[in-house]
Amino acid sequence: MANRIRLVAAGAIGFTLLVAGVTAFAARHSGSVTFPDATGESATGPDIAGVVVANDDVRNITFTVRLANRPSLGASEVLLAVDSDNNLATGNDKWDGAEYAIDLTAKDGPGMARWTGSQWNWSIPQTSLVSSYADGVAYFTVNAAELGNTKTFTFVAGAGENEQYDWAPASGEFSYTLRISPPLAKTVARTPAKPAKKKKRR
Ligand SMILES: [Ca+2]
Ligand SMILES: [Ca+2]
Repeated sequence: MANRIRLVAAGAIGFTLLVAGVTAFAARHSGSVTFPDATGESATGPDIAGVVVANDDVRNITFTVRLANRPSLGASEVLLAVDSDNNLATGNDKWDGAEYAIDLTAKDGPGMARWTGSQWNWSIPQTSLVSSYADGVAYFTVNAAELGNTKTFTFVAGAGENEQYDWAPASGEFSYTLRISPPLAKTVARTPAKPAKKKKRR
């Protein structure tokens, strides 16, 4: 618990502001944070270079996991362990308090599991998970409603093949808080199609 790491890169903040500044994006994509990972941890195993997490206003959460050395997924697995209640003391204690696991392999496609207290249940009902892999990037989209209605969560991303796993971050967890309201009110107010709200923002 004492080692919990909350990592928000300076570059990530710049990216968030950039996205928020684009009017078309501001209404739909409310939050986005980049979490970098070192490369070169393993000479042969899949190597995570970074993860981007974003959410839209209907709470679809997108994880984009970039691998440095896997143009195609091949026999590798990409994995997310999500501590949806932001509490390391609940969930799987060997997986950083995760309540949910999400994975993707070329063989089996995307999968999602919930920790029952003693094991992972990979047969939970869910309808929102979409995942794909292209050009070295794994995409996962899942709605917060199917991650315990999470508002703030921590997570660990993994990529492995033949028991060689790269975990990001190397220790601790990444943390993400959903942002629902567009942060730049002035940009929205200038949109001609939308009647101006009288509420003053000062
Ligand atoms: Ca790495
Ligand atoms: Ca937990």
